Amino acid sequence: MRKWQTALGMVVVALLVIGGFAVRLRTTSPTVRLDLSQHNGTLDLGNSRADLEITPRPPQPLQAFALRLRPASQVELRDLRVAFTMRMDMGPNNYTFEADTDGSYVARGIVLPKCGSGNLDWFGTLTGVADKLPVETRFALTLTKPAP
Ligand SMILES: [Cu+2]
Repeated sequence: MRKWQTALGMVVVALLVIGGFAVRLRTTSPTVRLDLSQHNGTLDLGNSRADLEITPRPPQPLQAFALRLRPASQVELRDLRVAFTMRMDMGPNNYTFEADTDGSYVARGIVLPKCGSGNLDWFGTLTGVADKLPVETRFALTLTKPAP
């Protein structure tokens, strides 16, 4: 084999490896450690933590659900919002949390659209101000396909 053919072969292999990594990074973002698809979980909110609960379960496309945030310790929370996105641009899906009487915060009436591609994998980005410091944290949420 000629030298340039070997070099070309190596470039193709390198591109395939890089491409594979890029796809993995896109589908399994390393910043997302919390997955709320099957069960509730706890996330870091600056210097404190909070439980996140989804009701009712399982979350499905076009079916309203609520996302409740329960701080694990005393913390001053403001401007809590959650934005849902997926790989495809599905338009804005933004919700605001309200303080509830029991000390938790709740975003009610969340309705996520049904993606025409059949993709059910969403990401939630929760933002707010915790003890005067801006916080941002992400979680994964794979919706459950409705029964036919
Ligand atoms: Cu879509």
